[in-house]
Amino acid sequence: MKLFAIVLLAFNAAIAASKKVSYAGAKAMRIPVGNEVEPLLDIINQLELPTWKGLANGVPIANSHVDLVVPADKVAEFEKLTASMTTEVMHDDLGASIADEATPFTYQAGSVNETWFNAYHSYADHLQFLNDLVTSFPTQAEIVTAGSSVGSQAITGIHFWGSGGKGSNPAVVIHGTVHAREWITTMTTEYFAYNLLTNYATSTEIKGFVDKYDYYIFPVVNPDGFVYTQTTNRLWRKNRQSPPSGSTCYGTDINRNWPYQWSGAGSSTSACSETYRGVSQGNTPENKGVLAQIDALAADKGVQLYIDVHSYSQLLMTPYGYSCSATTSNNSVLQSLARGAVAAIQAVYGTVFTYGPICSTIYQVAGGSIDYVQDVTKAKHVFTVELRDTGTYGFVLPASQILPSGVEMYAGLRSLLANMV
Ligand code: 0X9
Ligand code: ZN
Repeated sequence: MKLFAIVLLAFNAAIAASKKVSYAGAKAMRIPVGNEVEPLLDIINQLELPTWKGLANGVPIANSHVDLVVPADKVAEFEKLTASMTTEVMHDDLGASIADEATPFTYQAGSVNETWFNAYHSYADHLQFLNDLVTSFPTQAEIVTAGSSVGSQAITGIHFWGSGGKGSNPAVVIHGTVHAREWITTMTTEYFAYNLLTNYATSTEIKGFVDKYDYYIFPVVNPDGFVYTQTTNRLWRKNRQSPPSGSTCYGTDINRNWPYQWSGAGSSTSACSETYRGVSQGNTPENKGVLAQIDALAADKGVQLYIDVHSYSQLLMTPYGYSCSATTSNNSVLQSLARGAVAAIQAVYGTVFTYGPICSTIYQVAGGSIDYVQDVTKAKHVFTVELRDTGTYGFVLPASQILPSGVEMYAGLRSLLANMV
């Protein structure tokens, strides 16, 4: 009997693992919100709609808008309930948009070139690409790891340096794909590494940047979640931590789990929430790994710049998230660097980014990365960015925007590198 139960459990787990969430006929919608947030909140709760943007502490933000997903079997009911509201369609058929997003591309190991940025890729190919980049610049780059994920995958990044030699300068640390579904962040952070390394020999400006700092770029901080977006649910956000006792919901939000100002408003105690803070502060292995790594760099040569890269909304933000009244001691420096960076981004293709402290720019966030890195790690300059777009495509951004995102964001990074002291 016992054995039978175990076999049955394993069988169910295998089925669950192989079943991909279908978004065929599902819609992504934007709903403008005025002063009254209750009517929309009721609809979200009644239909249990997954949300993308525009909620704070589980409630729609007044005088803003909510982006959400309407599963195919709830479209009719949703249309009835929102008949008197204004709604905009982001994706009329999310399944079709996700299919379009998967531009056919075969990566030939060893072929590092710009065509990489024409498509999204599997996790295995991302690891191969980083390895190939290191192989192309063997005297100035290496693969680094920062602990491992819940599922025991190494959190893998690329470390590169210039003429001073390995480890001789303050660090620039960049994190991508903390949130699994934010695929543009994987590609954009890889573009930074690609651009700085491949132009080192020919651009005196880039040589200057790379000679000045040691770069640690982690395109995928959440490998389990990222793999899960490709095998099972394209719109997964959190890590893949097992449900805490009493719940059946998986996953902790790594960006609510940092052990500083943890558990305040702007994070959730519910394991089923997309902003679940975790059982205890800093308990996610992903957080433990990247935290230990950045703190070690801070204790060594110092961290000159940290950027946590997210999507979407086109925002360049500074600490703090936990409080709207607390101000960093270097706030005026950060705001003036941010102002310069958004101007540089806009100068490339006209893409407009807004900047300012997290709490006053979007919403309160407790246990977020940059508050920790600002106050505990004490990195010199700390930002978090939300890449393209502002809601036309949201998380399911066409592959044709990967390269433009990389190019414009590099212009922003360049502005920071040129102006930081
Ligand atoms: O809510 C978040 O975690 C971020 N937005 S997202 O839609 N990408 O999830 C913004 C939070 C601010 N960032 C940090 N505190 N690092
Ligand atoms: Zn995010």
